[in-house]
Amino acid sequence: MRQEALPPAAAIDYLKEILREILDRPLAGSSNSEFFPLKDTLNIWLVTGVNGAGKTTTIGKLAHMAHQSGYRCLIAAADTFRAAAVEQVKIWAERSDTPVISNPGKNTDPAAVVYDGIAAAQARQAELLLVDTAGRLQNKKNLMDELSKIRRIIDKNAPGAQIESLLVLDATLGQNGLRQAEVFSQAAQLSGAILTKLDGTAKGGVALAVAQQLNLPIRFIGAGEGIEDLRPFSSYEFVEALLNG
Ligand SMILES: Nc1nc2c(ncn2[C@@H]2O[C@H](COP(=O)(O)OP(=O)(O)OP(=O)(O)O)[C@@H](O)[C@H]2O)c(=O)[nH]1
Ligand SMILES: [Mg+2]
Repeated sequence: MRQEALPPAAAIDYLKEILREILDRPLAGSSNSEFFPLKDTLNIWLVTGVNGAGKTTTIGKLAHMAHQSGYRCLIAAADTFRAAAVEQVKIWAERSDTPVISNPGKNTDPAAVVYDGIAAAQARQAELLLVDTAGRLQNKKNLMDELSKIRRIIDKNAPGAQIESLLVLDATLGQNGLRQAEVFSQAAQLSGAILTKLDGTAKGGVALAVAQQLNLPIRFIGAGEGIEDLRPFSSYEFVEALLNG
């Protein structure tokens, strides 16, 4: 632009192309660029993130989407930290008739719930097991270790499953999200991110940093508190909204 090598409109188009390329690069060589669970296979989606990012809400929306698309879906309520967490995820699950695996005890080991969830999913031939986890700050080592343990349980007990480890990122937190993503990436072996709260003023620029620096694809965006307010991520739509909005 400075060299006036291109007229302004063409320069904007070129910039959009560069941004789309950054967002799509983590998908290079992957067959699953349209993100959906594989049919007739157990898919396990581990959903993680800091407190209040929108994990449980997103799980409710994903269960709804899966139900509507004809998948046999199950939720493991592995947020055993907050008393009301299991109730919250059950209310969401009821809306899409999705069974919830939980442990009625107090402060139980979340990895044990995940273990039970995998066993139930295998017994019922479920195709998608959504794992809700407790919110945790990335600087709390014991909680991040607990997350690593959950991940190990999944790897060990569901060796044939298609595993996705998804970080839920609150778009309003800006570049703080990048540091979170780095730490979660190590603990949970992240394979993608979900950006929430894009219905507010946040534009979600952190998506670019997450894609570029951590090589993680953005898989869904949340744009509201309702059950339908989740959409598959499109780099085209995202960049248009980023630069035109
Ligand atoms: N506006 C808006 N609000 C959202 C979105 N996703 C989640 N929320 C709201 O964010 C708040 C926290 O959502 P939860 O789903 O409970 O978040 P969480 O990550 O499960 O929280 P913890 O389990 O406490 O760590 C709730 O008030 C949700 O309604 C979104 O896409 N847009
Ligand atoms: Mg939650």
